[in-house]
Amino acid sequence: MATVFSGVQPSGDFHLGNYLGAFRNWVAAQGDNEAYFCVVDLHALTLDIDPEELRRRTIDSAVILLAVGLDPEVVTLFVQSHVAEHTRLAWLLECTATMGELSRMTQYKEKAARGEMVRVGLFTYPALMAADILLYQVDEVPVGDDQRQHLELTRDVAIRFNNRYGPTFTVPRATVPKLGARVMDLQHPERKMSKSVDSPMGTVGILDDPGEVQRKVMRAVTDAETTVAYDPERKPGVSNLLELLAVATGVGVEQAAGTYRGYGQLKRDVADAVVALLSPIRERALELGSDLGEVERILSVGAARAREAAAPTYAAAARAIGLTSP
Ligand code: AQP
Repeated sequence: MATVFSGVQPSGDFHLGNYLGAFRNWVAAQGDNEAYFCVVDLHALTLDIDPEELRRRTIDSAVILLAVGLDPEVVTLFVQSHVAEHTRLAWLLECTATMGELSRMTQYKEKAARGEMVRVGLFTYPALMAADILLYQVDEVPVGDDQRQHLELTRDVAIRFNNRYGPTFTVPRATVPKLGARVMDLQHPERKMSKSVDSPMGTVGILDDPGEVQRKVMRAVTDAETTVAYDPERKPGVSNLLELLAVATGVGVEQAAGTYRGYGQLKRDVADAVVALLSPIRERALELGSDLGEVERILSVGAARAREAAAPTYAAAARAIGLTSP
């Protein structure tokens, strides 16, 4: 049995990329493994977010994670800030990571380039993410492609800590799906679908109603050619649509490409497949949203379980690095 951990920021509306790149694989991993899934609210503070909105989105995020199929009887579902060991370990790790390592993180560079005021937390965020993972002695971290680099840093930090202070952390590995690991924006297929980029027609929300999904997919940017082919470099828009179809229906991308003579039918089929994928999640989320007390109870049980698992690792790391106990 492997130990699995992953997290999501409650920084905006979840989208198809979050679902295909991450959540779907979290659900697949939950049965056979010891699994921890976390709403990483502290990470959302790295960009400006209204306090009320953050509170609301944190609970809404848990609603979506339950709606996609995480079973709180089987997994530990919790909110990052409810387990103090995350920030405590993050400091120890910040003191072992280097400026050079953090400066190389492309997510930091991209997000920093978008904002006027760059918060220190945006820079040190990968050390907190390393703490999130290392606290649970994790073997596998199911993530989308954009998180690979952060996972490499987590591994480097863990290996360095173990070498310098003695064996303390399991060194985790990223598990990235073959298809759906980088769902692209429907209007700007050269960049990934993202919740912190304002692209309403390019981003399919998990909770979009079927009409919205249809509209967005039908207006997706393709290219001036007419041939349906899978070639992400040369035909990013069409390739993105083919990948969505493949991942939603289980048909291979090449096989799907061979089926179509024009973009219109491809778009119609992608829209139908995505609607079929998201509709049950939307319905379940609406049901769960009517009993937020139950969602809060689930998060509270999850936090207690997570604390129990995290405390011994933090204590071991603190002891190893030379801190005394109270
Ligand atoms: N476009 C994507 N395709 C596939 N996977 C994706 N993920 C995010 N975007 C895509 C995966 O979703 C998980 C949760 O990510 P996150 O929300 O914590 O942060 P992120 O990776 O930075 O995603 P966003 O949507 O771009 O959020 P913001 O804009 O808030 O930073 C991760 O496993 C991620 O790989």
